[in-house]
Amino acid sequence: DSLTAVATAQPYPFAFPRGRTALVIIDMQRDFVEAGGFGEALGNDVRPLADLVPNVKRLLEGCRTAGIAVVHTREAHKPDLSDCPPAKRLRGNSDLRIGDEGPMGRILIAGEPGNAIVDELAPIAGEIVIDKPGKGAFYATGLSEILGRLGTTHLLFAGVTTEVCVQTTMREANDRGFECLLVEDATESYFPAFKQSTLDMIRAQGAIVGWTATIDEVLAALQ
Ligand code: TIU
Repeated sequence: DSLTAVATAQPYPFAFPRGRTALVIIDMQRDFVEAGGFGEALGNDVRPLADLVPNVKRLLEGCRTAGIAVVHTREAHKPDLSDCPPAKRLRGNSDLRIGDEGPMGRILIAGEPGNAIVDELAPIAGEIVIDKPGKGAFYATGLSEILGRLGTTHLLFAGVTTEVCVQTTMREANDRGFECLLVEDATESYFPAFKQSTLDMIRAQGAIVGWTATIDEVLAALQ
């Protein structure tokens, strides 16, 4: 019917009922995208992620126009770190760890300047914002219940980083019965090879985790 959109996608076309589909934008926060944040503290060059912002903006605006529900996530811990396992805090070989004071405030802490979603992609009224302590957005959050209340069955994924928080969330969603599509040019990694591998492994074996498509393919389906 006219309410179901069909996008050209890999490994085969992705049909999604508009009213039951949500765009999930993972962790487009200053911590990962700007210098002085968590991503750079881990030793990464953040420029490829900064370059992604206009692409995600185009997808976001297209989905808003089409009336698709929007969920934004942030990787965020409570100021007392009660939701940050020591194993997570101690990982990596950076001087600057989760909870430490950095140039944009305390690293990966809710409410700090660095934890904000970048201005270009700021949530608007009616959009859902999820603070998540893990890499996956379903772990220790209310996301399952929120999507259940909305009647959501299909998810479009964007954001960073492809093989860490995006892929983890997509696998969590797949196991929960959602039909999932990763938007190829609306996600980025600090490691180009990892991004490519993620796209390949998600859509392999007849979409074992889900589909992939470009922004143009998704937006064309919503025309
Ligand atoms: N380091 C890295 O690639 N990613 C993260 O730590 N979090 C997210 O992917 N959001």
